Amino acid sequence: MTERTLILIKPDGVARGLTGEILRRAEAKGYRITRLTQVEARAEQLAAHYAEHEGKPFYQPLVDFMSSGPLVAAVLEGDRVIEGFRSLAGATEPTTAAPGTIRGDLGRDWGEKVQKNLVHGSDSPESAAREISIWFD
Ligand code: YYY
Ligand code: MG
Repeated sequence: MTERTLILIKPDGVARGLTGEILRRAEAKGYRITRLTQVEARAEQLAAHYAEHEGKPFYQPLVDFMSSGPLVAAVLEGDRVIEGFRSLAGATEPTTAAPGTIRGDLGRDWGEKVQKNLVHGSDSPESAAREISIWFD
């Protein structure tokens, strides 16, 4: 089933020059990039995007990290792309994410409170629709 998902290349990915490598992996899998922009996240965008995590210990470090530099937002389209991009991204923690995944191959925890894990991908059709509207008009 053709779906759309919202991905973010987080500030660590942009700062490390991995935007092209991450988008290359998505395109090589066969997903189409239908929207693409670089943005400095506004506080209200991050509050909406991470509303489900408000109150958790990592919330404020996460929001601070996501505000620390430009990020790249994209919409990917393709067959089962929501699940497929999360599979490409790998598990949340870079140290234990499987080799072959974006986080497993390229990410590092860097010993900090927050996971600098390079990418975000929507986790359901409902999240995708909500998140696309946060980052794109
Ligand atoms: O969907 P995914 O990004 O893999 O993880 P979530 O559980 O939705 O958490 C969102 C975001 O929060 C995660 O990418 C890093 C950060 N985070 C963290 O820094 N420390 C945790 N223990 C859990 C999540
Ligand atoms: Mg998530």
